[in-house]
Amino acid sequence: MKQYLSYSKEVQEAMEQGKPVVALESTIISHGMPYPQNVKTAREVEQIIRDNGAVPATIAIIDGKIKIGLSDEELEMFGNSQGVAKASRRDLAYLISSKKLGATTVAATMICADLAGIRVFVTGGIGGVHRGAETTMDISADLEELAQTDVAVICAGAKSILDIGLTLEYLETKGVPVIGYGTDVLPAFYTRTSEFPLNLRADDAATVADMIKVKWDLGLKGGAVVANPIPEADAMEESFINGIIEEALAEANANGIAGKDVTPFMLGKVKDMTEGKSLDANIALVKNNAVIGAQIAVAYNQK
Ligand code: PSU
Ligand code: MN
Repeated sequence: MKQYLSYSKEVQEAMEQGKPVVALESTIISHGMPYPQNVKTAREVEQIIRDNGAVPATIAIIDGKIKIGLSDEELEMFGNSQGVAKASRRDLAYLISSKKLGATTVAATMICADLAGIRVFVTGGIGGVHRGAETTMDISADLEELAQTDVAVICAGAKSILDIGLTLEYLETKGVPVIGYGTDVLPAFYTRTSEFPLNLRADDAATVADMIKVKWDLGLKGGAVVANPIPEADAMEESFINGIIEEALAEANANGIAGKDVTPFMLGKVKDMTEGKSLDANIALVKNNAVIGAQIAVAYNQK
């Protein structure tokens, strides 16, 4: 298995020295945000993680290897190239064996982080049960991964392009803890709240670190979702963003968008329809998650 992993110098040294490492995904760079904001954000997020005492490891598939930690040039390539596949669990083996470029989703990043022994992963939003899934069966592989792979995912909750209620039901069925970070309700990505109460709450990084340690000590396989609300100043007005999401969903349906294209299509549409405001919110919440994720990684590393 080791033959498929390749570490950047920074990450390699961090691991040798037992420093806390935070995984980052690359689909958010290649398919979740436009260029050049994607590359700029990726670099800033990495720096925030360093500033908070951990080492960032952005993960991607390059030249037949799982790369744990990307160079500046590689970040640029993933942000500004058309030929990068969106890589989820099903795609990993093909992309590695055929030596193609793959930007890892939450699911694939969890798999790769787990292979590298990284337990904490920061992103913006996870995939979930899509609205209308009762007929389309569009349920993100991210949820199955959370059910089976031992990585904690710090995100800003589930956005209302998804069916938030069904996403929570699915995670409950699979036994995935969803921890509200300083909140009793699930944040809805662009907004700090939703109508969905959570059963678990943590108000600091140490509490999260304790909980995931006990979970894995007990042999309870699978990840955890740490749902960290977008900062107040960056949150969007709920009725505004939800109205736009409704319109974008109608357009996705009218255009027959399906499969792996749904989430990137929706993110791009919503960005255009909000004249970039949703992108600003997305960038702010990822940075906010990076602060908390680094703190959790530091706390977990001391266990
Ligand atoms: N949500 C975002 N930005 C993203 C994604 C989700 O706000 O970039 C990406 C993540 O990589 C996530 C993936 O794992 O979309 C989910 O895709 P799908 O719904 O096709 O599983
Ligand atoms: Mn899907």
